[in-house]
Amino acid sequence: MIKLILNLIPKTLLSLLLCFAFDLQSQDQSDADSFFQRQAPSYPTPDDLIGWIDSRQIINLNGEWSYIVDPMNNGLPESSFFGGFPKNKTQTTGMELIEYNFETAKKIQIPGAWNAADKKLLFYRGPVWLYKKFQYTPKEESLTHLYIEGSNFTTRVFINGLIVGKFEGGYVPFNFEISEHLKEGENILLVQTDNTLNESSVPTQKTDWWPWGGIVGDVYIVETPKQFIQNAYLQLNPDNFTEALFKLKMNHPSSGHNIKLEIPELKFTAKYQTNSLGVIEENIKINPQLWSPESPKLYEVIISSNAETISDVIGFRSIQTQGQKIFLNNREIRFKGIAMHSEPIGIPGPAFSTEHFKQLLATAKDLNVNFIRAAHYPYTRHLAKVADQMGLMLWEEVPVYWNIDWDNPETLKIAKNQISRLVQRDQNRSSVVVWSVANETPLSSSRMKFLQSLLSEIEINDASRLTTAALLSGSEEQFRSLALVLALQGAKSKWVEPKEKAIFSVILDQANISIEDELSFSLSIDDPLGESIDLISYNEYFGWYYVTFFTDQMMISEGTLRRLMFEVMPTIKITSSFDKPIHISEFGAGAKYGNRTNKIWSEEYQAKLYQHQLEMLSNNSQIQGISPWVLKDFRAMLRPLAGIQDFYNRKGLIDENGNKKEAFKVLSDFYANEWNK
Ligand code: GCB
Repeated sequence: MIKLILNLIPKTLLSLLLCFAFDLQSQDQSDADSFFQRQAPSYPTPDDLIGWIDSRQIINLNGEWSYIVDPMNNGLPESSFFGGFPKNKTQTTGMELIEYNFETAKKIQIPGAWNAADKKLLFYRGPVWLYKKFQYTPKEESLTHLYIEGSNFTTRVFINGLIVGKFEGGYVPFNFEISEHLKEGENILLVQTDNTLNESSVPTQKTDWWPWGGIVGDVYIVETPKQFIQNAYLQLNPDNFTEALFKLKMNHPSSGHNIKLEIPELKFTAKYQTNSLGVIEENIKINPQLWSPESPKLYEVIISSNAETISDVIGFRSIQTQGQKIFLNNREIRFKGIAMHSEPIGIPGPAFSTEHFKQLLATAKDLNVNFIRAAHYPYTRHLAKVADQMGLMLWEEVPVYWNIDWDNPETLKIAKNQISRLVQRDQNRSSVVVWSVANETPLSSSRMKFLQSLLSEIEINDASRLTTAALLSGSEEQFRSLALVLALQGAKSKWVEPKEKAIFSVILDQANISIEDELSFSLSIDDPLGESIDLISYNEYFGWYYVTFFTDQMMISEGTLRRLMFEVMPTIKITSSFDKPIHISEFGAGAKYGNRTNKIWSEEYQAKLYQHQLEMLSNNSQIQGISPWVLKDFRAMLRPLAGIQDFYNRKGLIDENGNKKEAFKVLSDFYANEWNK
């Protein structure tokens, strides 16, 4: 039909009409533009991150927004016949043809993921548009910025029909200066969020957690003076507890800004001037009471320039390793931890608020933990603020997960952006003691280069905390020797049936091992990345996945192997070729709350696995921290087993509604007793 009409119109008139229809006269369009495809406009990238956000002049845009699902990406200016959704054409006379209308579209609460809010979108991966109207009065003397605390995973922002920019990566905060986009009175903010991931994104499309899409953190309009304090850093000197490093950066590299730093409770006041780079770097003399899990002391810190005052609440502590030990404030400490995902208890979707994290961390505290691994991506800033107050140490991480596109410079750019924004946001949180750059990444030289570059990014921003990555380790040869240990245990055992005993004997004969021999399994964590990180972290699944490696090869039933594995676990040796502390960043087993069958997926099996794991781990002196997997059952597309998983990973110690499984008590008793000595 369209073709017919087009043929009837003279060519010159047609091009005139098209220009008109697409409002192209004023735009610079190349020959590539056609009725069906227009050249993508360029989208600016975000500005440097604005720190100390909670003390800035803000207008809060959280609350009710409208949304439209756009699976074919028809709303983008570059792919739409009619100029795209940012034009926000509205009905005035009733004669306008519009096929979208944000005013009458469905509503959603922001922050919040649309695939949590709308059941039909649970498995959806694609673009969704989010729309918010707000009143604004521009101020001559100010700059206005849009701050989004987290948006997954590719975000395009438009204000009043104009392009603001694009951010790729998700999970971390970003801001754009929008002074020129705003007008007096009503303004329209339109955000396209696309939760599609691919082989070059970070993470890639395959993750064992839900790709929550949409704006998953606070949205603020932020007003600053034209010359404003971009960010400031204040951290204790780990070698001298009466000294702290103070760093400050203005948004412009200009000298002579007068800056006052105050810590009223310590009666500390000092005045500085920025250098020609707009920077201050000073060691200050203070004598604070140190922050620790037992006594999470925080101080109000106020920074003022001639044009503004910002403030935060900061704790002072040191975190270091020496040989195979970890020291907090020069006192030896073990990380008694639990790993978690950012999903609140009893509410579907991502966690984002102070309340969500208070509830999660209070439940974690019932386990007698002093440490949380916030896997596998940055959560909103409220997590570390709550942890600061509750006295919990934190491991924060970026989603460099499994295999990613190590050689792709765009992929590296995304990951660097994630780590540096995370560090710049949480650099003053005393709770944060570990930065993690990756989880279970297979060895290769390009992976090594990639991760080194993320570690350098941390070093530039904050050299005061421990660095790590959850490693994969153990060669095939090492794991073959585990099979022999199991075979020997089976051959010696009284309860193994004769048929399986015979198989074990054959396996041992072939390996020249006699039934009188003593064998134990040793695992050495020797990933070369260990050289560059402070904490040798390792995920292991003895008693859960590892058994399944051997059943087919050995032709032994899984039940027999699981029982034997439990028997040998206390003798397993875990070491590292690096003289550094080992942290077992994951172990665990799936259990459906209420399943009391004593079999796999039961609470009993999970509890037994915890008992054997904890016995094994406490027999290994290089292990100075653990964070079992995981606090709470979480949504996972990789977990379809009906009646048990139903798209939840069931390794939680509580289920999604907060019900405690039997293993919860096993771990809390261990931390209260064994690891309290
Ligand atoms: C792992 C991953 C974690 C998974 C977990 C599991 O090793 O690091 O993301 O969720 O195992 O449950 O299999």
